[in-house]
Amino acid sequence: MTKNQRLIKWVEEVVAQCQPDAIHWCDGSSQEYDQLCRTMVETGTFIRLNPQKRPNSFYCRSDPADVARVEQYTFICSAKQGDAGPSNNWADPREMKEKLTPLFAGAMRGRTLYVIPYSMGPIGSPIARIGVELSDSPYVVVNMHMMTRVGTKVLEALGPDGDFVKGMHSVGVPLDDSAADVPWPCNAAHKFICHFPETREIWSFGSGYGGNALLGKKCHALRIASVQARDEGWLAEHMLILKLTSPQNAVKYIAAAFPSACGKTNLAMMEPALAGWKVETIGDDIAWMKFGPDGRLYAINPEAGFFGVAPGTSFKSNPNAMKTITQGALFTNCALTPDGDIWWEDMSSPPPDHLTDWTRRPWNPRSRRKAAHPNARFTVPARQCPVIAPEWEDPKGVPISAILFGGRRAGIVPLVNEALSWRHGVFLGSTMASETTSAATGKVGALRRDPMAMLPFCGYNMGDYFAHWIKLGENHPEPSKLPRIFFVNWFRKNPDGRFLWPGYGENSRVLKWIFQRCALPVADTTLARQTAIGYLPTLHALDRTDLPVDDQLMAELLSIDVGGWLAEIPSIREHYAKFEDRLPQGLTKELESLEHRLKSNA
Ligand code: SAT
Ligand code: MN
Repeated sequence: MTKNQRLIKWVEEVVAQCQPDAIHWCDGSSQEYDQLCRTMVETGTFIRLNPQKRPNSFYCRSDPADVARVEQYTFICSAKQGDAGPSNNWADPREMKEKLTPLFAGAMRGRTLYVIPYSMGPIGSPIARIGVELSDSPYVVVNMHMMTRVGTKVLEALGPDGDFVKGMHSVGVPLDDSAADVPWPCNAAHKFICHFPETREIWSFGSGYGGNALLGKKCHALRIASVQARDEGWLAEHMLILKLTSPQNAVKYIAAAFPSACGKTNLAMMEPALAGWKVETIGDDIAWMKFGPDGRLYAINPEAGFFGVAPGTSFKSNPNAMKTITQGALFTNCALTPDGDIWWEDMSSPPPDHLTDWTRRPWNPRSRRKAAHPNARFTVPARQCPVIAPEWEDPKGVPISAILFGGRRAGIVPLVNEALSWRHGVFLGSTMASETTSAATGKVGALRRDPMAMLPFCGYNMGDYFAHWIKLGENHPEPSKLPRIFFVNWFRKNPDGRFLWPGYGENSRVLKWIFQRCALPVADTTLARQTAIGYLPTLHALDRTDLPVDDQLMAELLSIDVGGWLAEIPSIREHYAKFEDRLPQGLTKELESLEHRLKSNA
């Protein structure tokens, strides 16, 4: 399959170590995909969904203890602890390899080792990168087929001397002669998701789920790629990319960072409520961005599919996602209907009378538990999305006009706010906080700082990461070509706990304002007023045609809670203090200026 000696030698080493029964080099063909799905139906890992209801689609339930990313077992194993920084778990690379080597020894006995050559980004794009994942999980192969570009064409692009990221993955359950397999093998006692940024390696053990096991996604495209991006002067970010077209057919591309399960997929596929405006999708989770020769920042979506949160997805919240998954999709940890289709919370109302829930138990609307796991997922190729932008695979990427940061914040943070400058935008991103979701194991709903939505995904010291962001802006020869930076919050609530803003398609009203702002100088005051926290829309600047939001509510959505902001300052200071001398001074200055502006306004 390949003449790449580095790859051949590494596969031999891993085979000797993990002792699989068989080796399968993935060619990426649809026959391979179909064969693996058939085999998983036979072994009980997959259920084929009713072909009349959902053609070519499969249903899968994980082990109940293997449902999300495991941040507590995720490590950045850089040579120096200071290079992993305070926001990552760190382990010495040699010690971690010594600890994991016995776990990987014989770990694939009784299983097939799949060699999965993949490209993150369109093959041949100057921004794309190649990785190879060695995994003993056919579930991983099927997902990687949809989420990345896999197979022979990648090996051709790699060539005999090409470089690649090495990812080794085992579910950690060897099958000895007598042992029968289970539908979802995983290792309850040992889970490790380890990154070796200096040698561009990933070792993942014990979990078969999503971001723990599909190594092209968070492990490669964010944690390893963020280190490469720092070294080479570009950005690897946890951002969706959308194309926004105005009624006059003017186009702008927007990238937006929100933490996992905060609505990136919904925004990327939105049906605008505003007549004449169009949103098309480039990506829903990750953006790789490089400055082009013209000085603009160009983004590609390194992925080829969507691994979206299922619960909450409906024809109301995201009709285009619903249309994307009508066929050829994989559903993990959703509920199963008696007629062989899938269901999850809020997909339809009222819920079906009878279901089999994700834990394989009978369920009815009176059951006091959720039918689908809150982090249940669909996997589907991006090309099936009815609003995928025609240029979504353009190898040169799309020029970004605006970068949005946002999270789930019940209080304080207004609907939309434009940064005063690039550095102030970096400040806003670096102080981002959001309520935790079920995309990672642990408490849900706790407010935590999640800078640029990269807290679980930055492969190096976040202080250095902030400095990298600031430097990219400050070194730019033509600052007017930099994307403008905005902060948004769809989740502000009133004192009774109700959302103030209707969200979803109505967010197009905010996108329209952002679009208009990008065409005006930052200091322009026709649509915005300068405040202590940034440029906010004036009361009538947001298009409210046919929207039952009166002036009073609008004012509340755009209000600046000076007391609330002042109360945030010590918590930001505490957050910054963790980065010690790695925190760029520019951010300390931004914090001081914010405090000064708030106090002189108050
Ligand atoms: O990391 S996953 O791919 O499982 C999903 C997410 O957290 O964004
Ligand atoms: Mn994500």
